[in-house]
This record gives sequence, C-alpha cells and structure tokens, in this order.
Amino acid sequence: ERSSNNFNYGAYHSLEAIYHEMDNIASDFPDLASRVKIGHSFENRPMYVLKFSTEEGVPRPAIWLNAGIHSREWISQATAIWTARKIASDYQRDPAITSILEKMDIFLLPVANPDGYVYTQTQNRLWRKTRSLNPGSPCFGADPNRNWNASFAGKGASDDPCSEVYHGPHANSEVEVKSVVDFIQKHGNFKCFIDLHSYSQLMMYPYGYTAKKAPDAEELDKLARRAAKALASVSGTEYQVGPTCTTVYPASGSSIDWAYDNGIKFAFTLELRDTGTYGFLLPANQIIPTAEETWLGLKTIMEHVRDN
Ligand code: ING
Ligand code: ZN
Repeated sequence: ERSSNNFNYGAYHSLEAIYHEMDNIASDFPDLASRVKIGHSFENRPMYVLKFSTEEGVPRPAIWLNAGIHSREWISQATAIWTARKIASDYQRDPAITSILEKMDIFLLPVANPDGYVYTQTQNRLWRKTRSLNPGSPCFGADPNRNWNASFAGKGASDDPCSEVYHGPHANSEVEVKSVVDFIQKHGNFKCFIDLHSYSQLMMYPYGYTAKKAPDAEELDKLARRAAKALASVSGTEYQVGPTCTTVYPASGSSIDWAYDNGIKFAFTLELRDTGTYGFLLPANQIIPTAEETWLGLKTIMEHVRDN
C-alpha cells in the first residue's frame, strides 16, 4: 500500500526530491521495486534506476525507460517519476502491466542527466547538455543524445564544444551515457529502449543518423501508430509518427539508434507535450495529464514487446 508521503506528482521537483521519491517507491513495494545505482555523473551525483521485477534472481528480458537525458525537458523527468509510481501501484490491479511484469523486468531511469537537471534548477532553465569540462574551450558539456556509439560525429551533430549538439570528444565520453551503455551491455537481454524527451508530440524510431529505412521500420511504424492512437484516446493529444531522420532532422549518436544497432529492436523516442505554446516550460498543471496519456502509449509498446 501507498505510504503517507506527500510527493506532489503535479509539480516539478528537485533532483533530491525525485531521488527520495524513488526510495519511497522502493520501500512501499519491496517485493517489486528496488532503487539501483548504475553510476555517477560528471559532478559525481549518483545515477539511480528503479528496477521493477517480480522474480528476484531470475534474469528476464527487460525494458529500459529513459528520461531527462536533456535537462531542460522537465516534463520528461516528471512523467518518468509518475510512471514509476503507476507501474508499482497498478501491478496486480491492471492486467496489462501485471502480465508485462510477469514476463519482463522494467528499468526506469528518471534523470539521465543529473548535473544538467540541477543546473536548470539553479542557473539556467534552458540548459540541455551535460556539465562536463571541455579542455581548451570556455563552454561546458556535450549533448548526451549525440554521444552514443551510433554513427558517432555524423550528421546532425557538431564538433564545436559551444554547440547545443556537440557530440563530445569520443563516443561514450559522457560518463552518464557510458553508465547506461555499460549497464545495458552487462545485462545483455534488453528488448526495448524508450527515451522520453520534449517537446513536439512525436513518436519516433530509428534511424536518426541516416534517411535509410531501418530493417524493422514497418513493424515499428505500425506499433508507434497504435501507441499514438492509445495515447490520443485519453484527451485527444495528437502525435506524429515516423523515423527520426525524416520526422525531425538528421541526428547521429542518439540513444535509440545505438540501442537498435545493438539488438534492441523496440527503440523509440517520444517527444512529449506540447507543440510549442509553452515548449520546454510546460506548466505543472499539464504534468499529470501528460503522464496519464503517455502511460497508455507506453503500455501499448510494452505489451507488444511482451508478445514478440
Ligand atoms: N529532440 C531530439 C534530439 O536529440 C531526436 C530528437 C530524437 C534526435 C531521437 C535523435 C534521436 O535532438 C530533442 N528535443 O531533444
Ligand atoms: Zn531532448
């Protein structure tokens, strides 16, 4: 049962508050959820995932839910922590999530860029990148969604450390990216990787680094369209669906292209609300509506992964 903590899911929170709530979820549902440290950030903050698993010790195929890789996209981290509470409280109540968890483990990383997140709350609300040092440059950070080993330093990334899409000195140079890569590779049985961003209301699949069709493009497109339809059924929020490269812009070194090219077929990026009225500054009163509708989209994808 829920503890009597007072975390307000309809508000944006500090990193510390999010980490504390992850701890609370783990202690409220000790047979299902645990908080696992997968590494640390450049500024040495811990990186925590919530692991949802109904059978401890048995390695199961797994789903990775990633959020907050771009620090200013606050609806992403907020939707992720809401989703964590939702997974835990709906297990054994909602047959869909129950059956997913009977077959698979879910790993949820709500804040993939903790240093950036703290920086957006204290210094610059619109900071996107990590906060690593770039020797010889006055500018900080690399774009953690251009830093993965998938056509690294190709199209749609910059070699200028002052650019918003600076790819970094080499693939996995950002310790936040490396921590996720190492965890996923060590685990070895991820089937699905979903990265939550904002904004634009898009559901995208590989590739970003090329306009060539991914081998599974048809299946991914069909699934994304079903997920977008489920999402829209909640309150009419419309998503566009397509491959990254032709739906937004060419972008190399992204998380989902890396996942896909490393055998994780069900790789999606969601750009959450809105379409630009508020953009990154989405009002807090839209957190719960966004999370509620996104949940139906996520469940559609996870049910397909369960069955395939
Ligand atoms: N958009 C994404 C970005 O990293 C994207 C678009 C998605 C690129 C998937 C590559 C792969 O630029 C935002 N808003 O960050
Ligand atoms: Zn983003």
